Amino acid sequence: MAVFSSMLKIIRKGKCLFLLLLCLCVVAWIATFSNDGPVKSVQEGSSPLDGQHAEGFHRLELESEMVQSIEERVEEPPTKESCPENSPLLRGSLKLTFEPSLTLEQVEIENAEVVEGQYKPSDCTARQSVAILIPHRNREKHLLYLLYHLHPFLQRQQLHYAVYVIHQAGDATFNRAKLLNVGYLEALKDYNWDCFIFHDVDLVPENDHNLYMCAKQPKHLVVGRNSTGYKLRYKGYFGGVSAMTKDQFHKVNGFPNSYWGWGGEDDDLRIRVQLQKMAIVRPPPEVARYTMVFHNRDSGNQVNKDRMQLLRRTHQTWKNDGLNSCSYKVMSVHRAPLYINVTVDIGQPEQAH
Ligand code: UD2
Ligand code: MN
Repeated sequence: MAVFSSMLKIIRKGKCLFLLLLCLCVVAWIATFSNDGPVKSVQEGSSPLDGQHAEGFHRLELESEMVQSIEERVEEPPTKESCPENSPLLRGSLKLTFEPSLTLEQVEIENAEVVEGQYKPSDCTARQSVAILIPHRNREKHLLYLLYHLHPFLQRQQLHYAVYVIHQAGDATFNRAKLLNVGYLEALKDYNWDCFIFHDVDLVPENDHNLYMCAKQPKHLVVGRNSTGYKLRYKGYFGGVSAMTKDQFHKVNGFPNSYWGWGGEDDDLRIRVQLQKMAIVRPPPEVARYTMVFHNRDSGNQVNKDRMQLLRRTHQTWKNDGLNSCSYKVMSVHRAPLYINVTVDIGQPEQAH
């Protein structure tokens, strides 16, 4: 009996404990709800839809942030400011050297920022993109001296540029003008250059204020050179180094293709420019100065005896003899560190009938 009564006591106490626990749960539950109170009151003002809307809005915000960050990755980096009109890097008159021991490796090391013949300033956007076209055959040493001086010269001018060497294959008579047409057509396959500089391999500029940029009119950059006492050879002289925009050169149908051997092709280009009512501009004589590396007349580039006769007919021939009739075969395009070498078969002079 005593055992039975003590068990009843325990059960009653258990009930009390159960009730006590139940009460505690209720209190805890109320406390929880009362903590949510302020949040609830804010949410009460907005409908459940609004709640979803807010959540949706947040999601949209996140999504648009993601899209933006992806776009940022895909987009070009923000465009750099245009390079100043007057480059702060220019030095003016330069002391040129022509070391017999100079090597291509040395020039490459000194111009490590040039990649496959091309360079762009890193801190600003160049004002013009310029293709330098050099007609070439058997003038390796001249090319080396020119590259040595020209690369730093062009970099100081803060240009985006590429150097193309148009190498005539074979031993047919040399044709400077046709090679320059080929250079123009081939360079445009790489990039939409603004400006083309037609550049003899043996002429080294003496002053970096002589800007390798195009002007509103075709530009002649060689007023004087060492071998002619730095005097303009004659009024309409347009040889050596000249600069024309893509449109100017296209307008005159480029150079003639029919001048084989030495002479006349530069005068033909001047006549083409004049026929299009364009003028030729030149930098001041104290700036447009060149040193021509000494050379004799090359074999395979004998004087063109027909040049005077051809020049008399330019006004009739220019439309059909030029860029639109320039046929050639590219043998190879080699992208060397400091220049793009285009070796081309341009055929040979047509036999007179
Ligand atoms: C003058 C002109 C040149 C051109 C030439 C007549 C100047 C400063 N230059 O140069 O622009 O009108 O007369 O055609 O007035 N070349 C070779 N390998 C050769 C032959 C020529 O690479 O075998 C190239 C080379 O780029 C050279 C250019 O053609 O600089 C002109 O030939 P040049 O230097 O023999 O003629 P030059 O000095 O009388
Ligand atoms: Mn020369």
